[in-house]
Amino acid sequence: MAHTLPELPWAKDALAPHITPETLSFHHGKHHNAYVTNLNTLLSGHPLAGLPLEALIARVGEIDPSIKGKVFNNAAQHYNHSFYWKSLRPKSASGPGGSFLAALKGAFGSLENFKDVFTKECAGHFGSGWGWLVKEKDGSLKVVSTHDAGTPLTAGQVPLLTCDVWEHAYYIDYRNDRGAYLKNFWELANWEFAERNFAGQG
Ligand code: MN3
Repeated sequence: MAHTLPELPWAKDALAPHITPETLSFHHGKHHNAYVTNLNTLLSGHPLAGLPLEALIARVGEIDPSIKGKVFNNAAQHYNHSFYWKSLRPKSASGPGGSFLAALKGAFGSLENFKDVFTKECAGHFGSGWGWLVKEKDGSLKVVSTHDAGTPLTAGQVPLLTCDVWEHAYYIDYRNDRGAYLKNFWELANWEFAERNFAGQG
């Protein structure tokens, strides 16, 4: 079964003005689409071609070294972007709640401090990559960043929320101002999605 580009979970103008339809046309329609197309081309006729995405990423070590790196990069970018779209939602007044909020407070002191730690991780990430809130195997919460196509899955971490800090995520709307993009990320963060992932119901 070929991998497919997921539909965006909201209308293309739903995140404006923070993330515009033009950005989404390129980011989803061109960048993400290219990762999916490249992945299908690379795996054409391959025995692992039928695996679901997460299983493929877990077994990428079995793939011939001549294409392994490219398969990982395109598969992980497909995974990361699919996760990113779900990490965003049209502006909502509601924040995190329940046991998820309690866990955030336990790990970071307060919700505001969590947002500050996450923002700083994203702002300080050198070059292309991703900022993540993850749950470790012991259940603790942590903020991490990954380079290029890197994904927390390979570290055995459960991703809860992500922010794409590749320039293509913000350059049309913010030019070089990653800080302004990150500030507005909090207007769009999908706490319900993060909470479902925290509860293991992603
Ligand atoms: Mn991207």
